[in-house]
Amino acid sequence: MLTADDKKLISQIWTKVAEHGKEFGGEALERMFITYPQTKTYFPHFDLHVGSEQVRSHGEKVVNALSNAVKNLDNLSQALAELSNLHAYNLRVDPVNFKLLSQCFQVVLAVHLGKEYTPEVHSAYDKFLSAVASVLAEKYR
Ligand code: HNI
Repeated sequence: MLTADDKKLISQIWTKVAEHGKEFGGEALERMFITYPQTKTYFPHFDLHVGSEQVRSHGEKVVNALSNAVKNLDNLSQALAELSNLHAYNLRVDPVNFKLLSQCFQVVLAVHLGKEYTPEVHSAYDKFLSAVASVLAEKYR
């Protein structure tokens, strides 16, 4: 459950993330593919080399989807409904992978935000990304 303070921190910090969609999103995916190579099986049609423009563009799409989630923190299920359908019915991504990407995304935030990624911000983002992951996985039930 996101508290009012969590929501404030998530929105404030997101302004620094949204403008770096390709860089931050691309790095999160790159970290996921390198650290958890089994995740590459969902992207057989992608160029997965380090620095791949295709991965950077996909990272930007992921960040844009998260921007939409940040704007709708009180209404995540509805805001992410279409993506939830896509991941469950079309892409059939095993939900364990959402946790892996969330974890990599948090590493990217820590690396790039440095001191601004305080324990409170970390906690707020951990909750936010878990909430996004549960919405993306809710159609599997
Ligand atoms: Ni995901 C496509 C957002 C986690 C595999 N994914 C998308 C798109 C968005 C998106 C946005 C583009 C939709 C479109 O084109 O209409 N994905 C997200 C978000 C998360 C996430 C917000 C979690 C925070 N996706 C994952 C994970 C995997 C994954 C963990 C697998 C390991 N996603 C895919 C694949 C595609 C995809 C595969 C299709 C890519 C393509 O272009 O062919």
